[in-house]
Amino acid sequence: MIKKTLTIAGSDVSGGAGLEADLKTFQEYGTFGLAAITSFVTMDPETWNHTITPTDSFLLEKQLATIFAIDEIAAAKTGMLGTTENAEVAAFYLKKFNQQNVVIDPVLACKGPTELLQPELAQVMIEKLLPQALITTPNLVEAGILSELGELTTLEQMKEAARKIYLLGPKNVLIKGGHRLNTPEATDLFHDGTDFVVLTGEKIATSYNHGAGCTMAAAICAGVAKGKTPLEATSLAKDFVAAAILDGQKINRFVGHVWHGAYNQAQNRMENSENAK
Ligand code: PXL
Repeated sequence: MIKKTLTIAGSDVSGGAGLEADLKTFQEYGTFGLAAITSFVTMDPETWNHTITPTDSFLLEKQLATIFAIDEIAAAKTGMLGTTENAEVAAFYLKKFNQQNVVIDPVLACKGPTELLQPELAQVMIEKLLPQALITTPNLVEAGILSELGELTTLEQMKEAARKIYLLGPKNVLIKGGHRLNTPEATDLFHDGTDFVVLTGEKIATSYNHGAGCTMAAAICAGVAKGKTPLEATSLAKDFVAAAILDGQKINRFVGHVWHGAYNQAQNRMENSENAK
């Protein structure tokens, strides 16, 4: 039976990040995607400045009540939560339904023309979401906030942050150094409470990488839904995202998005498909 995967996240109305990234990624992995919408991120057409409009928590609750009436969701992820109330509702439902394979992408900082910082969410994340996580996937900025270590600039500091975040309750921690860390390669750090695994990849020179973080967490979610271990899922997700960045697409004069279909060469698949006329 097809595995079901759930994202509890914001809508990136421009289609590259947020639940749009998650659903596209879930589908590329051959899982059946569901989404509960916590917020909408819209952009000013003239400046591309972002505005976050949260969903009312009663509406998030109605969505989650619907979704958890569906049998056997194999894995779930959280992304942008919008408000502390929405974070509380998400945490409540994940716990009430004893959701397994929870990926917490602690979206506290979000790149774009402006950094979206929601530090007040950090507390709910720490108290109610991270303890339920199979894995959490902070970027460097988020890892600095969650570990209370501030700015992280070296691999040693990333290890220290991973240790501290692990103690908050997730079974595994992936800190995405990515292109932000000042190393020749894109460097991510995986920690399971015992070992550290440094995952490196080529730094891809492109600015068409909007959505990479969400896509990474969604790919891990779909990977564990399909029975991979957290480390196996992370390693495959890194390849999936690297392909998506390498094939990033210019969207307009402001931004370019990762292409979620790149890893599976969706274009070829369509051209070769008997249905493509
Ligand atoms: O990349 C973080 C992120 C998460 N969720 C939504 C977003 C963004 C960044 O733009 O729009 C909905």
